[in-house]
Amino acid sequence: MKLYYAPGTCALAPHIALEWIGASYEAERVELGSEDYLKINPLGMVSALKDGDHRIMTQADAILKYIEMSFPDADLGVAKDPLSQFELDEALAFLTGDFHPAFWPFFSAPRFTVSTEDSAINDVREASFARIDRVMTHLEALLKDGTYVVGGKRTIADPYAFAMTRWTAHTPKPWQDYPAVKRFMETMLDDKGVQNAMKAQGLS
Ligand SMILES: N[C@@H](CCC(=O)N[C@@H](CS)C(=O)NCC(=O)O)C(=O)O
Repeated sequence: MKLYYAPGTCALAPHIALEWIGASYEAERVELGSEDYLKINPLGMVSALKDGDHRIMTQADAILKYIEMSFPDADLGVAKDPLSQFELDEALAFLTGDFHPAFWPFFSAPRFTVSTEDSAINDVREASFARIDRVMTHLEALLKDGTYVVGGKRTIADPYAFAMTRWTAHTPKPWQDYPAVKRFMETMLDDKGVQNAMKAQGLS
């Protein structure tokens, strides 16, 4: 398998999952939106995964599920009953549909205003903080009683939450300000697979 990534993006999540399954893989750094990368993923975004001859796979949550289901022995999922699957899918949908988009106005503020004035762009960025706090507060609640995002065990939801929670370091209320999230992040930072993926992406 080959993962296409840009450092510190949500592609850190499948990168960690690939470390956790213990199979051999490649990770190739790409330039988001570049001509070369658009030929691989027409959306120009990461994450993207190539597995053998299969077409390029995109969307972090789908890629994470693919990795989880392809390597059942790594046990990165939950029990196969409907309620347990719902819990995992609900968490992945929250991370994809609520958590990740909360950061778009922060990282890509010019896309959210027709103005080119610095003040307008700063306003967009500042407006994102309330939304980011809202999703972080929800994550805090998910982590309140344990170390993992779902089901009291390590799953693919953990690296996904970890990769994006790191981004709060650039906001006025970083992850250290949320006690349960802080505990989670510190546990993840102690993990060898997390450390390997971060090192490979040049992150500290
Ligand atoms: N729904 C996509 C979102 C991917 C996404 O927004 N990735 C960001 C990095 S975290 C990106 O590639 N941004 C480049 C851009 O917005 O042009 C997924 O889950 O893979």
